[in-house]
Amino acid sequence: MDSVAAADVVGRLKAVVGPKGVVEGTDAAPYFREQRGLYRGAALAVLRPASTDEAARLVAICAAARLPIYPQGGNTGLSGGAVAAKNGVLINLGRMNRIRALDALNFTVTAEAGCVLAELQRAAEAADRLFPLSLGAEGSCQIGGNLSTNAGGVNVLRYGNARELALGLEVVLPDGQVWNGLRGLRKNNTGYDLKQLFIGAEGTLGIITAATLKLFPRPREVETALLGLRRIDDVMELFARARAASGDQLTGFELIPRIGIDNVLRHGEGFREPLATKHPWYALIEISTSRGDAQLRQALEGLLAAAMDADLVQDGTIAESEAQRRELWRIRAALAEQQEKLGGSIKHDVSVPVSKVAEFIVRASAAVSERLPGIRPYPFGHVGDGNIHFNLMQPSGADKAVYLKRWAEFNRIVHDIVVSLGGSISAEHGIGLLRRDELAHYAAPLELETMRKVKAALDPLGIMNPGKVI
Ligand code: FAD
Ligand code: 2HG
Ligand code: ZN
Repeated sequence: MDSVAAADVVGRLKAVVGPKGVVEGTDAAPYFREQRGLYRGAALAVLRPASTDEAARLVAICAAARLPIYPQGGNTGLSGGAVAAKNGVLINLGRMNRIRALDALNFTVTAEAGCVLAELQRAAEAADRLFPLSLGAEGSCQIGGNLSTNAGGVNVLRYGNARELALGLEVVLPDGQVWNGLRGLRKNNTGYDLKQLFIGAEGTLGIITAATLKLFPRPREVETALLGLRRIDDVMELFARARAASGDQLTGFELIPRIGIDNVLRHGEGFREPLATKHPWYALIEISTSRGDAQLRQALEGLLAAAMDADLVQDGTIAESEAQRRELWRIRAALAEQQEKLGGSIKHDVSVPVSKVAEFIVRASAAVSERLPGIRPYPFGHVGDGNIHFNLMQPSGADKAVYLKRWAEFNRIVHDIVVSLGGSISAEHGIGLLRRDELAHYAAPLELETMRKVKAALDPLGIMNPGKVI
């Protein structure tokens, strides 16, 4: 499209959302920033519709003009999926942030896509319910983005990832039609489950404008412990015991490496050494129940005493108050936030069967250290569901830019091991731009071909988040 025609289309798009829905000049900068600092966005316009109707009208105009659309939520994604390009328009859902309905008896909430995750959690709590999706970016990521990336986070073990929490969706399709699939049903076997196509599609098949989500009883007892361990195998053995002993009550099981604690103590604000002695590995465990008389504290103490007798756990602390509990989780969150302080960091968001987590960490750490002596593996995360953030920090004092040029080389070493163990090269962050070539490398040809057929069927003009995922 020539620039005169593009200007005409953009003018019509701006008229749909009005001045409140147009972001211009320096105000647009945050929409073009990308979390990892790997990409820089651009766009003909940044548009913020206030309703599904406005979003649908925007998409219809773009479709008629064959203008690319780049959907965006809170822009906290870690794979470059929300990076826009100057050949199209960025549609940000942030103004569509209403909770449309909360049905406490049905244990469901219907929210617009731009609803910030923490707001959704608060709305559930106000109705004595729990919306369990929880992740470090919850103060700014949006439920539409969470569903589009099929976000995971710290409660997947008990409640599943975003996909498992969705009962229904409302979606603007790439031609501007609105599909209303906002059903609050746990059982519904009426043909293909269309919502599943859009969940985890990273904006390549349509724009999610609202969702009906599952709620749960609010936890009445929560117990949290941080434990120090010698070996990664011991961490996973502890996990097996904790899961067997507490069943569904185990809501979180997170891995923290010593390098992460050192980093947080050095660069974070107001942190203290969490245990009396230092340990190579730490496990952050949380158990919870909606019963008020479950005596979880005794259960956790019993579990830990047995693990210490078996010489699995060397030391540990159980949070005595909500403030202490928050402090333990603050360490976990700071692990991710502070990692850039160690210089260049090559990312891997992988999963393997839980039974292979220890083997993966040992093998992958050895392989990358052999390739680059002094490289600093920084493995952390949701090992209770097999998800390891296997990030690789540059050797101390190395040149950051030179190190980061080896991104693909280290991805290949790590991902080959992941795949040999039956794992996945993207556990929870998605493919976006960052892993598109890796997906093309590792996915079976039939898998890729089928994905392309789905894309072509729903978005034959190829205007919905082009260049992402496949
Ligand atoms: P965006 O970043 O805006 O977009 C992500 C993708 O979804 C893009 O492809 C975009 O085009 C598409 N998209 C967004 N909204 C829509 C919509 N309404 N319709 C269609 N497509 C849309 N992720 C985890 O899974 N687990 C974690 O534990 C976790 N922790 C994090 C901690 C920190 C500190 C940070 C910065 C990020 C973390 N993330 C985590 C990554 C990120 O928060 C999630 O991927 C989140 O789900 C993205 O939501 P968002 O609204 O920011 O989406
Ligand atoms: C987390 O679990 C996030 O903290 C971020 O998913 C992981 O930075 C990362 O690699
Ligand atoms: Zn994570």
